[in-house]
Amino acid sequence: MKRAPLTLYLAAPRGFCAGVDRAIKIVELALQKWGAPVYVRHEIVHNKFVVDDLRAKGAVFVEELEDCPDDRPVIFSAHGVPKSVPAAAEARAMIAVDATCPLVTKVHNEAARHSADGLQMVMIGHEGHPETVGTMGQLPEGEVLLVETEADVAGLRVRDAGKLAFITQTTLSVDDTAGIVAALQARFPAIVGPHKEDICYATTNRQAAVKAIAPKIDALLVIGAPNSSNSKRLVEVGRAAGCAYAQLVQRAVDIDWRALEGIRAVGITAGASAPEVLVNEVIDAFAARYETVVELVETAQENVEFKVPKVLREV
Ligand code: 10G
Ligand code: SF4
Repeated sequence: MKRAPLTLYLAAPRGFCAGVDRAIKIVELALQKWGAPVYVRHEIVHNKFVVDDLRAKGAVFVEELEDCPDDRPVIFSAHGVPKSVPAAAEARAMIAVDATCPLVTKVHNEAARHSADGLQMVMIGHEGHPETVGTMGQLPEGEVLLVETEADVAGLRVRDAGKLAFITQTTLSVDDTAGIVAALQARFPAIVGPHKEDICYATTNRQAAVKAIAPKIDALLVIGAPNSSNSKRLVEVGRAAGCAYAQLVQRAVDIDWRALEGIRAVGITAGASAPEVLVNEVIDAFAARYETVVELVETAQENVEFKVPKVLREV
């Protein structure tokens, strides 16, 4: 039977960012240096495929530092940790390696600097997300007020409207965040902030690529995990840009082929924690069912690279 034609628009940039690349490398190098098991507090990045692969190599994933023995190395995930976590590791004389992305650390430092200047912090982020928990945990409890939506801004009760600064999670929707920042600035004209927000280059670029393919496609598939914030934002950005069918899939097996019946053009992207093998798996699954043509839609080139911590550089 003749297969239907289908164009796959492949977003670029997509997939691993420099912070994810570095974090995975840190776990691999730690395993080489110290042997298994190496403990990792929280999923090193939010992707089951990545986690399973590292687990098979000897990494043990736990949610809390208390679940790690004193005598094995522990790695903190790319999302960052509250200050209390490295402090507790130090108190137990553990070997701890911080895989927090340097761009998240930059936000931690911003918060600390503003607080030292006597400003109260407002964080734009998602409650309970490990990055938000880690960033808010740079300052004493209650020092950082969290807002998730524009509506939350109206309900903020601040110490002194003239002494405020804001920071953001790095993986937010650029457009939604702009709205929240505008609401903050409207209510607190003196609020201090970063130039625009703290959303990182990788998040910004992946969202821009989705916006560029949205007008060309009938459906968008975002390869990423259900707990991956930046991947979920890509789905939302796709929908907001006019793509009515935008879905998160972890791998090819998750594709709902029935929902795609009759389509002619599909957009494919991947969250910052999704490995390229899974993108290829999805492309192959389409190629097995359709007469596919792949077109790359490149809206930016990335050449960011982060060094691993000193302790692992000689490995
Ligand atoms: O998008 P989130 O923050 O949920 O994380 P991820 O592991 O899916 O992707 C990499 C992004 C980070 C490590 C947060 S800066
Ligand atoms: Fe770093 Fe951005 Fe990647 Fe987060 S999404 S790990 S901030 S580069």
